[in-house]
Parts: sequence; structure tokens; C-alpha cells
Amino acid sequence: MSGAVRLVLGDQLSRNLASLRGLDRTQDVVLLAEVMAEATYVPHHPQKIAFLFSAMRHFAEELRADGVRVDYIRLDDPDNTGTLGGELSRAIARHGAARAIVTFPGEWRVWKPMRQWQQDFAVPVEVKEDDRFFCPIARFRSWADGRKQLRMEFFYREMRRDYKILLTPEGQPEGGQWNFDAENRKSLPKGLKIPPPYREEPDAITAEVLALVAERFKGHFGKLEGFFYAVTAAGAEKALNHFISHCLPLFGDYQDAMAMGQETLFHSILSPYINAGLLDPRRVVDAAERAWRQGHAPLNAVEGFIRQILGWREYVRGIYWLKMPAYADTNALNAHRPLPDFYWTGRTDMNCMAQVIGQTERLAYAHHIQRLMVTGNFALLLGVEPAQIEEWYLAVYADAYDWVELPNVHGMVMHADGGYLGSKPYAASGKYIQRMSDYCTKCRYDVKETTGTTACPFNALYWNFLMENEGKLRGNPRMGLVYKGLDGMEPAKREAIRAQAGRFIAGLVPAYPATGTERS
Ligand code: FAD
Ligand code: DLZ
Ligand code: SF4
Repeated sequence: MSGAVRLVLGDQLSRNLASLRGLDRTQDVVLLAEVMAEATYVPHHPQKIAFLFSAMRHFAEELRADGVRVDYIRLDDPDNTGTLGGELSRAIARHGAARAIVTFPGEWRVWKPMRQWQQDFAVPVEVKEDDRFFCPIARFRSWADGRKQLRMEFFYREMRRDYKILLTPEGQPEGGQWNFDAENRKSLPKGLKIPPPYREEPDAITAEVLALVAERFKGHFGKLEGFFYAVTAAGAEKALNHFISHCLPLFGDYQDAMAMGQETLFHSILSPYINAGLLDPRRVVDAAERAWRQGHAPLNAVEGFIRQILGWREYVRGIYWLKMPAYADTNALNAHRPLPDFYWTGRTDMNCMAQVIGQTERLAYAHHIQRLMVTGNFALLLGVEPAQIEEWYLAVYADAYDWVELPNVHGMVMHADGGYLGSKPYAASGKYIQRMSDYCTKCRYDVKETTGTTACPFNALYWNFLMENEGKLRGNPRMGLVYKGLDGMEPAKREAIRAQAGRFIAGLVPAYPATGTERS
């Protein structure tokens, strides 16, 4: 054959993918491969593996139905080499291909060997830019060049201007301001009707994959029962429509709220689809803007939602490719404590942690504030070694890939980059969790207490964190108020808090050692 092998990775399931453009149906072969290396570089949640394998199999079927020649390697194929490089190499030989075409991957870990493929293989390997994002990597680089500190808000305004999103004909932000976050912090009123999330029943392909995953990934954290994810572009589109119709109008108001038994609230649960390529982020942003222009959803909700995708999602990707691989190795707060075992078991008396970890186990999903202000905040206050908590986040969520997980955890949660991504750590005591959720009402700890046997652990850990990191954080202008609070504290109280935190930390059981995620 004189054609090309066109490799499509598990998170590249887009019909308009760069490496599928110009495809010659008579000469070319599209390669998709389920490989152990990708399924186990961290112990992914079984639902994440099932979602991707099923989505890959469905994507292959759609291509075939469209007359495309597809070479699909299943996990249990006897000759499966277990790696992407191994499978591409075999496919080139099997088809006698004249060249290979790939799209730039989402992770440094995958890019490192891919850069070598030009040298490793006997045929030319073309790497196409992944243009499924609003902001090309080079555009981000030129925006960031020369800035000591980056701020998402300024990047986001540029994206709004570049793509003319939520702008008046004069080029000003609709509603007279760029950001409506101040209106988006309501706690949940009792009795508010919350729409159930969009769900799909597994079809025959998904059922087969679920059985395979149950058999092959037994030891991984997470349940398979109740798998509800869509696995095709058509299903992802339905999930988008469901969100726009039922959730978007109240998305803004309750974006930061948390409630027992209401895991998804008004969130979209679109990240697994967008990140795997089943849903184009431009389509999502357009649908949200249209909903506002047609009077279906208010501006605070629509702007807040669009900011997550056009702002945060693009911003963290830009930082990832700007700063990797050195980014992952920074540890500005010198945090070295082990991850506690309950992150992997959910067995803890802290109700907020048990709730969020428990739902993560059941759904492979938690919304942003749960990730940031419960499991993330706890790891920050405790001073967990960044790599250990990063491995956890990369493993447990259906939407997790290094390019998006790492900046969120390393930068936003752990402040391990010294404030490059965000201006201050999101450290908070139990009071924040009490204000934004009902978790404290069913907790054995008392959120109003800081010391004593029933005191909420977040409280002592919070003050202890401020004391432990005083040298690094006191000079931060955005931390002035909290250090004022510390300054007003009696020395005896400080000591009591330090002792309380010390006892709590000493009682924690470390999780099994991290597997040492390969990033750089
Ligand atoms: P919604 O609340 O409905 O938001 C809409 C969309 O905006 C999301 O689907 C997502 O595409 C995008 N988005 C929102 N916030 C962010 C953000 N901070 N960074 C990037 N995109 C964002 N997101 C991932 O996609 N993968 C991850 O591995 C991931 N890890 C995270 C780890 C931590 C500690 C934190 C604090 C956040 C993380 N996020 C991650 C961001 C965010 O929590 C998820 O995108 C969001 O919870 C997904 O749920 P949703 O689709 O219902 O989001
Ligand atoms: C996450 C994942 C998993 C679990 N399995 C596969 C796989 O078997 N084959 C594949 O091509 N991709 C898989 N992926 C997604 C890749 O890890 C992802 O494409 C890279 O991390 C680059 O972002
Ligand atoms: Fe969490 Fe403390 Fe509230 Fe318990 S009291 S749910 S530990 S914040």
C-alpha cells in the first residue's frame, strides 16, 4: 500500500481531527488501539477506561460505516504490544504504509516518545497540530511572553475579543462587564428542584466493554455499576442539549454550591465528552451564547459557563504546554506529607470528604468546587506532596488528562507553582464548606470548633497551614487579611491549634506509595 496509517488516540475521537483530514478511502487506514500502557499509567477509574474504550469502538464503527478502512486493536488481541508506539509500528508493517500521520497528543508523557517516532520508524511520521482548541499553543505563548505572572481573567478577555463571544456590536462585553462571578456564589435554597443529569443506558458495545473492564481492572478505585456516560458524538450532543434546556439557566447561581445526594446540581457533566473529542468546545460555547441571545438563560449563567470553557480550559492548556516538563517538578510550598489512605477508600469521619470521595467512586465525577474546596483544599492544608495528589486526580475522574488535571491540581489547588497560574492559594477553613453545603449537618465533627476531640479538622489544619507557610505567603497582598486574623490570635491559642493539627496529622494512615506517574 502506498497510503498512510492515521493514528487516532483515545482522546482524539473527532471526525474533524487534523490527522483525519484529506483521508484517502482507497489507500489509507485509520488505526485505533486499546493498549495496557495507556490504561494503567495511573490506576484509572474503571468508568473512565470503559467510557474511552466504548467511545473508541463506537468511533471505529462510525468510520467503517462511512467507508473508511479501520484497523482496530482490542486490549485482548493476542499480539497487542501494549503501547501506542508498538501498535503504530506493527500497523505500518502490516499495511506496508508509506507514512504515518498523528495529531499532537494531550500529554507530555505521550509526546516524549512520539517526538522520537520520526527516528524510530522506517517511514515518515507527520505530527499535525491539535486544532480542536480555541487558542493555538503558539498564540498562548505569544500572549504569555514577557509576563511575570499570568492571570486567567486577562487571557479570557482576549479570547472573548478574538472570537467575538458575548460582545456588543461595538466590541464591548455584553451586560457592561466581563465577569459576573460575584452573582454566582449562592448557597442552595431548600426545596429547589434539581434536574437529573443526562444519562444513557449501555448498548451491546458498552456492555461488552464493561465486562472486559470488570475482568481486567479489578484493583482500580471506582465502581462500574450505574455507568451512565454517552459514548458517541450524537450522545454527547444530546447531553449538551439537556444541559442547555434544563441546567444552564441556574448554572451561575448555584455553581459553587454542594449538597448531599445532589452530586451534579446544575453542572453540565460535559468535560469527559469535550476532552475525548466527542463534543467540540466551540459548539458548546455557541450553544450557550445562543441560549442567552434567545432569552432562555440569564447572562450571569451564560457568561459564567462560557468562562469555564473559553477561559479556564484554554488557559490551563496554554500553561501546561508553556511550562512542561519543568512545571510538574516545582514544589513552592515544600509540601511532602503522604496522601492519606481514605482518598482511596472514602472511609473517614469527615462527612464532606466521605461524600465527595464516595460520589467520585460511584460516578467518576465531582464538580469543580468539590474538587477545589473539599478534596483539594484538604490536600493543600495538610501539605500533601503534589505528585501524590496529582496522581489521585488523574486516576479518579472520567475527564482527567494530564494537560488539564495537572495545572488545576499543581497550580490552582496546591500552589506548587508559586502562584504562576493563580494569585493565591484557595485555602479555607470548615466555615467555607458549611456555607456552601449541607455536609456539616451530618458530620461527627463540629464545624464551629477548632480544638478539642470533636473539632472540625479543616479548622486547625487551616491555621496550621498559614503558620507553616508564613514565610512564603505573608508577603502575598491577597493574603493580608488572613494573616491579620492570625496576628490577632493569642500565642496560647496558636500553640493549641498547632498541637491539634499535629495530633490529627499523626493519626492519618498514608495511602500505598504513588506509582510515580511519568510526566517528564
Ligand atoms: P461545568 O461546571 O459544567 O463546566 C463546564 C466546562 O468548563 C467543563 O465541562 C470543562 O470543560 C470546563 N472547565 C470548568 N472548569 C475548568 C477548569 N478549571 N479547567 C479546565 N476546564 C474547566 N477538568 C477536566 O476536564 N479534567 C480534569 O482532570 C480536571 N481536574 C481538576 C482537578 C481539580 C483539583 C480542579 C479544581 C478542577 C479540575 N478540573 C478538571 C476542572 C473542573 O473541575 C472540571 O472541568 C469540571 O468539574 C467538569 O465538570 P462539568 O463538565 O460538569 O463542568
Ligand atoms: C486514557 C486512555 C486509556 C485509558 N486508554 C487508551 C487506549 O487504550 N488507547 C488510546 O489510544 N488512548 C487511551 N487513553 C487516552 C490516552 O491516554 C490519551 O490519548 C493520551 O494521554 C494523550 O492525551
Ligand atoms: Fe467537613 Fe468539618 Fe463540615 Fe465535617 S464539620 S463536613 S469535616 S467541614
